Amino acid sequence: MAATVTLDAIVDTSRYPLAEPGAPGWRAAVAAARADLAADGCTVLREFIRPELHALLAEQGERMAPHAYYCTERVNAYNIPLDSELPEDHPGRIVFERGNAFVPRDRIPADALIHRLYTDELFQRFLADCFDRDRLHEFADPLAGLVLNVVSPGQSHPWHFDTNEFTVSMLTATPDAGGVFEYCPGIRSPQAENLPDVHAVLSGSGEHLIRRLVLRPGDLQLFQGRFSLHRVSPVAGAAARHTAIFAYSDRPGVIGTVERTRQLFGRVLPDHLAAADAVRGDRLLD
Ligand SMILES: O=C(O)CCC(=O)C(=O)O
Ligand SMILES: [Fe+2]
Repeated sequence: MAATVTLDAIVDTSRYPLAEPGAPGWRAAVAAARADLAADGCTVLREFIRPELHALLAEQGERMAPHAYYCTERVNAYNIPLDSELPEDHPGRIVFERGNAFVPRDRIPADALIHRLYTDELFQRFLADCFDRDRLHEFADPLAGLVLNVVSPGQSHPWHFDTNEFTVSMLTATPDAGGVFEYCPGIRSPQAENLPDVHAVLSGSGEHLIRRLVLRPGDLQLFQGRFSLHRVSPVAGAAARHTAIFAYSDRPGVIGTVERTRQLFGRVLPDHLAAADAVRGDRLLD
């Protein structure tokens, strides 16, 4: 059904004229996004998806959600090994439980609205312009390129920095309570980790550094998560929180490591093994 839906029918093109690169409306939308990103590393393109498709967006998410891979992981904000040698008071020593689960790309139907958007060249071109890049590349990774992030009641996606410099996401289902996206704009930079402030946030005394976003289904969020510490607060009530995460890179051919893929999705595919072989030249244990 959705495969026949045109981009114009999915996106509110009166506000976000994706089919008219460089036209005044396009330039205005890009300028607004760039200004927000420069100011605090985040912008929300409100009602990006037409309201009449919000029910379909939620319904498609509900159908995928049972395919999410659950495995509670003990993590720190830097996603580095918990036995890394760090000074006593380093924020990387603070450990959280990551209880969110991902539906991988190969469980997302090609005609789902989020898949339709992820692969759309005009969508990609618009995003690239917002991030001031020449172009963006879809991940070559058959699982991690597009995922649905499911945070179930009682779970959270704890404080962390992303590995990617930028992230594009869209809420598709709202929880009854909690599940708020919280972030600390530019708390670190390529030059400075700013460990004292990161420590304050992780240990609960950094309230003054935290901003909260009210997101509605169909809003598109562009975020520079490598420099802004962020989390999804614990979800309460009966309903899960769902977000589509669209992963792009400056480089073509990005594919996850075997270890990380197994952690996130509970399995690996031949593409992951082939990529590892290409790097290592063999498949020995060490
Ligand atoms: O689900 C969200 O809104 C945030 C997800 C996130 O931070 C991530 O996957 O790195
Ligand atoms: Fe993140």
